[in-house]
Amino acid sequence: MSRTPRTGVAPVPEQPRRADAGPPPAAPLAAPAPVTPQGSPTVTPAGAATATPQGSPTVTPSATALARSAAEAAGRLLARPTVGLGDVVPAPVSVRPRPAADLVLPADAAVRVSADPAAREVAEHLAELLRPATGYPLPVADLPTAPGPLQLTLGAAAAPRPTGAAAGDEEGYRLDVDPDGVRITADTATGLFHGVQTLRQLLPTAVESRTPVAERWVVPGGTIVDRPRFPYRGAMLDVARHFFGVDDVCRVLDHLARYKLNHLHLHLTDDQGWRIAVDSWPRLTAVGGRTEVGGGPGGWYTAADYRRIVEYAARRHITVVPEVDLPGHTNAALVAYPELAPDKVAPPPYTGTEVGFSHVDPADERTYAFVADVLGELAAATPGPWLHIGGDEAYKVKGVAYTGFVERVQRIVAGLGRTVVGWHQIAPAGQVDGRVLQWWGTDGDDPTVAEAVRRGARLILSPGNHAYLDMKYTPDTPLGHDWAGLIDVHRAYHWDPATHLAGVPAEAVLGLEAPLWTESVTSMAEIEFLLLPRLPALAEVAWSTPSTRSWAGFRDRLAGHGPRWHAAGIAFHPSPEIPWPAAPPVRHLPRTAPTSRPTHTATSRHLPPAADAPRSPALDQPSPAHTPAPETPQPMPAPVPRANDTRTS
Ligand code: NGO
Repeated sequence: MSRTPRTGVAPVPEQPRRADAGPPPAAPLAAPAPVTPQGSPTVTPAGAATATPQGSPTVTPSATALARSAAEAAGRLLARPTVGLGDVVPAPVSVRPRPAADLVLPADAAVRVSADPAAREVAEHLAELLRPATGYPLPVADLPTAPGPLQLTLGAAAAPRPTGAAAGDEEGYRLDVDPDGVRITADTATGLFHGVQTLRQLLPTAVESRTPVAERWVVPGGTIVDRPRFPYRGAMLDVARHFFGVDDVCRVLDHLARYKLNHLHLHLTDDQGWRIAVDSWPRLTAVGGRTEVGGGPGGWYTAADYRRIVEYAARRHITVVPEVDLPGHTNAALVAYPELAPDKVAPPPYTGTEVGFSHVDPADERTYAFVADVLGELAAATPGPWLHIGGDEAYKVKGVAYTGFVERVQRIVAGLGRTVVGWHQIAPAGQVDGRVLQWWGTDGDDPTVAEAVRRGARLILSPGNHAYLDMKYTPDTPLGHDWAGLIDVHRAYHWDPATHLAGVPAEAVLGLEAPLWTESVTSMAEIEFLLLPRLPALAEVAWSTPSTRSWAGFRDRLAGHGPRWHAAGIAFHPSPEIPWPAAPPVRHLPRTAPTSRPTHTATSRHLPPAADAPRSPALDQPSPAHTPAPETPQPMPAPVPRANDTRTS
């Protein structure tokens, strides 16, 4: 069986434009030469003054200067947005376009921000997102009294609440665009951050380029007021079945941030490998970290690695939820420390994909010392409130042995001042304050879980047949599972966490999480292929109110993201359910340094990097080593011919 996701290539014409969009970009912007007035010195892209063969001086401006000149030339033309104000994923609460109030971002724009360290970080993030493609300097400065073209304001008064606003206010924002500028206002830096993600989607597709592009940076005029429906919006990455390094995790965090997801759950331990260093039990990684599914080398995060992930996440307003799966899924730990095994004998390392055969000894006090040490170290390294204790598929630990074990571990977590999360199999165990069950069933009727909710448990929903990102899209998807069914984009989109489980009131639902298990996933390209385009579908289910979302609207809004992912070098599944436009031609301004083929530092072992894409380990982290882009972008994956989609909800 071929394991190569469909990333076929085909030449594509220019992107179809929105009916309300302005004229096509002016052809003279396609190359640097036209920015040089006739009769002035020759302009070359090399970056320094040289002499021509004729002896005349040659001025070689930087890419930034070229971008600025190009933008100024463009600004003289009638500029209209290529994106509508409502073309945002996830769908905002309220969108009021003002077509006469479009903004053209000036080349000398500064980002003005409230004098607050967290808000300032968001402003720096915005500037870092926009600098590569615009080539504009975009300095960040404190807010003056005079308005500027990019303004981030913190403060309750600045963000009037829509009627009935309740949950999610602290993540909400308001975005106003008029010819003088874009103003994002929010109660918190997190709200500002989400507003920045919206602004990013309102700029032309070329904003995703990692090198300067000749483009008119037009933002559609009007006002968006927005806030999330659910407070917990997450994804999970299984780094135990196959290990993924820090750069890969950061890249996944970038995808989450783009769609306003705010939790990344890391499945850190399983039969096939232990991925987090624990000082007090060093063999967990030294021995248990060296294996993975299929016999590959495995790997693990040092304390410094984990800190990098947590900090990278925090800068994107994402909370890391670490999971140590107990009492089952523990073969790697037992190989490292046979004393934890029921028979005190080390099992052989496991690199297959079966489940349910391993467990730590629930009758041995040493097991609880182990759990306390591991969770204690993890809690100390994790700023977020959650500790996930697994609890799934411990088939050989039955009845009170199982519930007794879970209850002791729940108490350990509570003693560490953290909130326990566990797969819904922990439901029969006694309640501890605030405990959260992660439901991954498939039939929507689970009396044991409903009963646990009556006793005070809260829920994160990860229905296997809607939210599991490791399920295949279609029968011929070249990787993934199908035990919970096939999950195409419509299926990922078409459900409601608030009403999904019988006997569970909406107030008990914290939100949803989309798990990506990696038994069959071995590279970043494969992760992205399974993540996109389903992750934005699930993000919209989690963020948007039911009245603002519809399948037809979502398909149309999502379609424009294909060219964005393509421009950013992100692999995705070109699902025939979505009316993808062709990739727009991106006119890169000349480089100042020679292009080298990017080094793929991800743990890709079976697939080449996605399509033609430039690979940057973390998409939004500017680093000269991480910003390669092809001079001539390759075509987008060919959209698969699509059937008429008449599904309306
Ligand atoms: C199940 C199982 C995992 C598998 C996954 C594959 C849960 C919570 N336990 O989900 O061990 O990897 O399915 O889809």
